[in-house]
Amino acid sequence: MVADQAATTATGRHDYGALMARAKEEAERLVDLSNRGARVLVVTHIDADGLSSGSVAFSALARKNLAVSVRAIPDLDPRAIEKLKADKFEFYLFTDLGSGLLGELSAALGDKFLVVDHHQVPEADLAHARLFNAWNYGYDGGEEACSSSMAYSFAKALDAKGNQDLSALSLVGASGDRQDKGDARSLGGLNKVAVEDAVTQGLVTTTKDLLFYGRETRPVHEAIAMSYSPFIAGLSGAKDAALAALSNSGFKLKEGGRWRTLSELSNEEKQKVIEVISGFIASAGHGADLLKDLVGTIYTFEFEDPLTPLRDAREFGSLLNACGRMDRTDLGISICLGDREDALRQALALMSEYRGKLNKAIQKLQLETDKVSTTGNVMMVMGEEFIEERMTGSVSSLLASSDRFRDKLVLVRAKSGDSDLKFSSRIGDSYPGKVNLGEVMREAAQSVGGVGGGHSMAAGAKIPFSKRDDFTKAVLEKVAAG
Ligand SMILES: [Mn+2]
Repeated sequence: MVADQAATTATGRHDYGALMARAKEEAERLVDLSNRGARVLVVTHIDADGLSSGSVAFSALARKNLAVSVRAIPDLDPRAIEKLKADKFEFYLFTDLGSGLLGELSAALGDKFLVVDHHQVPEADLAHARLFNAWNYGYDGGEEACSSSMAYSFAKALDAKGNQDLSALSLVGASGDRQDKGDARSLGGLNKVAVEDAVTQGLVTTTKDLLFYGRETRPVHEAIAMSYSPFIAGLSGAKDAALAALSNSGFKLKEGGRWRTLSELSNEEKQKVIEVISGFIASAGHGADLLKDLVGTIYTFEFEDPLTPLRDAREFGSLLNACGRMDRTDLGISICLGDREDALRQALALMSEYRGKLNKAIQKLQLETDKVSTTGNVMMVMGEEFIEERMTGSVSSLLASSDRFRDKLVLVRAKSGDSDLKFSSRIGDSYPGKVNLGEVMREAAQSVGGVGGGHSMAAGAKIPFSKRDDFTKAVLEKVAAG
C-alpha cells in the first residue's frame, strides 16, 4: 500500500521513500526512548495545521503507550524554549514550528528533540540532524506538504495500519494552511498521499462544487455571507445583502417554506449564484481569478455529523483556526482527538465570536481608509488601534483573498505587548511579481533586531515598535529588488 502511493505521488523531485525511511528511523528512536520510561512533550503551533499536526503526533505516540503530552504555543522564541526546557521532559517533538530556531533548540535541549515541519529554512539549516522537514525530500512546504501530513508520515512509520485514520486530519491541516493549490483547488504532493489513504479507508469522499461555508446545511444566502475566502466585499459577513441580492435576481431561496442549501441547487442555479456574486466584484482586474476560486474540490468526512463544520475539511480547519485565535487551543485539540460533545459546542460558540471580531476589523478598515497605505504592490494595514495581535493572520489572509487586494502583498501590523509590533503578511493569488515572503520577512526582521519568517506566500514577523519605519523600508526594498 505504502509503495503504491509512493509510486503515484513521488514524481520527479519528490522522494517519498527517503522521507518514510527517515520517519521510521525517528519513530524507532522515540519508541526506544519510551521503553526506558521517557516522558515526551509535543509542542505545536496554535493555527489549524498546528493543532491538527500536534494531535496527529500525540495520538500516534499515545497509541504506542508513550507517556506523552501536547501543548500549543503562539510563538517559539528563546524565552519559550527556556520555559519548555524547565519543564524537564526527556524528549520534545515540535510540529509546525521550530525550523527557524534550530541552533537555539540544540543549545537548550541537546539532541533531545525533533522538529517535524514544512516551513522553509536557509539551505544550511536543512542538514540539521534534528530536523524532519518536507523541503528535504523535494516537497514544496508551501503547497505540497503541511505539518499535519508530515506528522501523519511519522504516525504511519510508527504504525502504518493502526494510524491510517489520522490521514483525515492531514487534510484539515493542509486546508488550514491554504495548500489547496492543485487543479480545481485540490491537494497535491505529500498531502495527496494522505487524501488517497483517507479515500481508500472510506473516511473521505471528494466532489467538485461551490466552496461556500455550510453548503449542505445553511440557507444559500447565509452560506455566501459566512464565507471569507475569497473575501467578497458587500457579501462576506453581510447576510442581509446576500439575501437581497439573491431575491432581486429572482432566485428561488425556499422550497415548501424551508430554506434551500447550495448542495440542493441545479447546475443552472449554481451558475446563477456565480452571476449574482460577480455583480459584487470590482470589474477592474482580478474578478475572473476570484470567481474561479469559488469552485473546487471538496473533501467530505463521511464519519462526521453533516450538521457540523467538521464534515468539511476546510470548515474543520476554520473551526480550529478560530479556537487558536481565541486562545482556546485546548478545545481545538480535544476536537481533533475526538470530542464531539462539550468541546465542539464551546468551539462553535467561539467561532461566531471570532467571526464577529473579524467582521468588525474589516468594517473599520472600509470606513477608515487612513489605516491603509499602498506603496507599489505592497499594501499595509496599520492596525495598532483596532486589530488584536492574534487576529493579524486572519485579517491578512482575508484581505489577500479579496478582489481589491489579491494582486498585492498584504502587510497587517498590530501591537504585541508593550514594546513590540507583530506583522502578518500574505501574497495575493494574483500578485504579479515573484517574491519569497518568508525570506523577506526573516531578513527584514533580522535587520532591525526582530524575528521573522514563514512560507513564500504567508509569513510573519515580530519587531521592536521603535523600528517600525526601518522594518517597513527594508521590506519595500527587498520586494522591489525581487
Ligand atoms: Mn503549517
